[in-house]
Amino acid sequence: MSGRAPRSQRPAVSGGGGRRRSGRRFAIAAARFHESISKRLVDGALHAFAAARVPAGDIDISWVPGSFELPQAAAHLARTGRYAAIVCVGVVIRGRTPHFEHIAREAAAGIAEVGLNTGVPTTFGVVIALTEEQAWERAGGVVGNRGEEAAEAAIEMAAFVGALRGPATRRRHR
Ligand code: DLZ
Repeated sequence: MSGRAPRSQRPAVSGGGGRRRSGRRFAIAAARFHESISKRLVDGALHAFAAARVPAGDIDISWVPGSFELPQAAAHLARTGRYAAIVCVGVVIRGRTPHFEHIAREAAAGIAEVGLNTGVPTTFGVVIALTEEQAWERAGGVVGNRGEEAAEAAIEMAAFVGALRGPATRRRHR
């Protein structure tokens, strides 16, 4: 897909002995609205974690009613201090009123705000589509899987933050 860094340029999850392990926990917050499509996004995210050798036991999945609740879920998860990054997935499809625009906007802004305010990276795997068909295309269809992409971004951001918090950085700030 265009606009994404080639895989070779993305930092690998660190680990020893040739076996890549994250050594970190990740959370997935998933919105149940349009659940069958959301489940595909969760599957995509789990696939990305598996590809990065993050053990399944290091990933917690929390379901919330809709995308509007994703920022709240992400905030609660971030505050536990347990997670290296939080992947938010959901599906917002245009209805007959502008309601969906508000949900989509609040979800996007809220998820970003949680990342900025808590320092725990939050990533955006919310499909915003005009039709159900468009949503399926972005949940493992011809356009890709936004959940998978969001998990890859979470792994990369966790590595980024982890590198900044490494021993050299801590020494400098003593
Ligand atoms: C109410 C609503 C509507 C109309 N559409 C969606 C949607 O397309 N995607 C989604 O994730 N959630 C939707 N919701 C539910 C809201 O996100 C929220 O759960 C409710 O307004 C309760 O706060």
